[in-house]
Amino acid sequence: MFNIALACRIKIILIFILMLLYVINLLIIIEMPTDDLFTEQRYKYDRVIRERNNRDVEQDESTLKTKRNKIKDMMLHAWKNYKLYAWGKNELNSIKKTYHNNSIFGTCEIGATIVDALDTLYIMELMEEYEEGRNWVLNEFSLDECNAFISVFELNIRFIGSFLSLYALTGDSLYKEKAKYVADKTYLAFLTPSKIPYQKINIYSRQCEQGMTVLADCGSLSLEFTYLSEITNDPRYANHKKEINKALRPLRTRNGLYPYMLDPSTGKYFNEQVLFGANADSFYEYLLKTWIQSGSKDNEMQDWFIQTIDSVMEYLIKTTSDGFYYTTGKYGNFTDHYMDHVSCFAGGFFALAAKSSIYPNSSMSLLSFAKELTRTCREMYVTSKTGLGPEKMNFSPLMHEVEPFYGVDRSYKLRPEVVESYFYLWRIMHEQKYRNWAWDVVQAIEKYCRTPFGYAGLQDVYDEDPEFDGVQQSFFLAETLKYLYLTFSNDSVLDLNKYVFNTEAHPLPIRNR
Ligand code: DMJ
Repeated sequence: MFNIALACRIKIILIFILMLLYVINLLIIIEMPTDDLFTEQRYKYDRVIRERNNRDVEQDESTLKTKRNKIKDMMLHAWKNYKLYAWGKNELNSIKKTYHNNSIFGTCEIGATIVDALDTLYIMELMEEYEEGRNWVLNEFSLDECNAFISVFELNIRFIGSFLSLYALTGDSLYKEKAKYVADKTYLAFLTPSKIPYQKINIYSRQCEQGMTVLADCGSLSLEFTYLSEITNDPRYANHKKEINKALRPLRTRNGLYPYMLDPSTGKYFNEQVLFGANADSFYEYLLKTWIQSGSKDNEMQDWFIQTIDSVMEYLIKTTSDGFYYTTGKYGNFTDHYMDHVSCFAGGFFALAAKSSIYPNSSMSLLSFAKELTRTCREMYVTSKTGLGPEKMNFSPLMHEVEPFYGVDRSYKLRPEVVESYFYLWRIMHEQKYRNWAWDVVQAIEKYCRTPFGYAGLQDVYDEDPEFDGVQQSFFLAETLKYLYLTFSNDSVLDLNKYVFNTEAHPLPIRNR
C-alpha cells in the first residue's frame, strides 16, 4: 500500500517536472532561437514569429492590387517613353527626349532596354507591350554589326539572362535560340591561356580588349551558362564556367578574400585590393545562387561559399559606433570605409543564404547580417531630402560622428539593390515594415524621378529640388520595378523555392531536388 502511494506521488511529481520543462522549452524556442535556422525548432520559431508579425501584415488583396497597379503604371510610363524616343537604342534620355548610350555597350545599339524589360512586362501581364518587345527581338535583334568593345558580363546578365528567363517562363524557343546566339558571340573572350576571360570583346572585328578583368565579371556567368547547357544539351557553356571557377578559386589572399582585379594573361591577381561592392558583388552572389540553382546539390559551390563568407563577415563588414552595419573594401591593412549603393544587395543576399541553409550552423548570424545591413540601407534613404539613397556613403568612424549618413557621391541612378533587399526580407520574414519601406521608395521615385517623358536618376539626393541626370537605366525596368512589383505580390509569384534570380533580376528555374 505504502509503496503504491509513494510511486503515485513520484509519478505526479515527474509529470509536473516534465510539464515544467516543456513550458520552459517553449519559452526558449520563442525567445532564443538556436543558430540552426531550419531545424524543426526553427520552423516552430518562424511560425510563432510569423503569426505575431502577420497581425500587422497588409492582407487586404485590393490594397495590394492597387499598389501593384501603381507599379505597373510606372512600368508603362517607362516603356512607352522609351518606345517613343529611343526604340531599338539601349536606353532613354527622358530629359532630352532621345536615346542614351551607356559605355558598357560600347557604341553598339542593341536594344538593351527592350531585352532587359521583357520578362518584367510578362510577369506584370502587360501583354501588348510584351508582344511589341518580342517582335523586336524576333525581327531586329542582332549583334552582328556590333563594332565596339562591349562588356561580356553585361551581355551575359542583361541579354543571355533575360532570354533564358523568358524561355523558362514562356517555353518559347525563340528565346533559347537568342540566348545561344549571344553566348556563342562571347566565345572568343574565353580563349585565354589562364581561363580567366577577357572583360570586353568586339564581336564584329573578333578581337578582345587586353587588360584586367574584374572579379564580378568573371565570377558571374555560372547561373546562365549552366542553364544554357541544360536546355541546349550542349556542355560547352557549363564547361567554360567550370574552367573559370577552377582558375578563380585558388586566387585567394591569406585572409581568404578574393582580390577584385585579375589578369587574364597570367591568371593572377593584380594586387591585393578586395571589395564587397561594385566590381566584386555578384561574384559572392553567384557562389550562393549557383548552389541554390543546383537544387542544393553542388557541394563544391557550397564549400567555396562557406570558405569565403566567413572572411567576408570578418574583414569586409564593419559597424559604426552607433551600431549600423556597413560593407567596406580592404587594401593590405588599410580599410576603405565606403559603402556603395550596389553593396545594398547584401541584405537580400544574406537573407537568401540564411533561408537556403547553405551554411546551416550560421543561419542565424547570416540573417542578422541581412537585417542589419538592410536597416543601414534604409537609413541611407530616409536621411536624405528625397527619400532616395546616394550612390556612395562615407562610413569612416570619424566622419560618422560628425556627419551621420552623408553621401560622398550624392547621385541616385534608379538602382535596384535596396528594394531588392526589401523584397527578399519581405518574402523570407514577412514583416510588414519591408513592404512599407518598399512603398516609401515607390512614392519617392514618383515624386522626384518621374518626368513627363519617362524616369531619370538624380544628381543630388540631399537637394530638395534635385536636378535630373537624364538617364532611364535599363535595370530600372529589369530590376527596380520588378522587385517592387513582386514585393506586393503573393509568394507563389516566382516562388523563391522554384526560381533563383540572376544578378539582373532575371529568374531562372531551380533544379528539382
Ligand atoms: C545591375 O546591372 C546588376 O544588378 C549588377 O549586378 C550590378 N549593378 C546593376 C544595378 O545597379
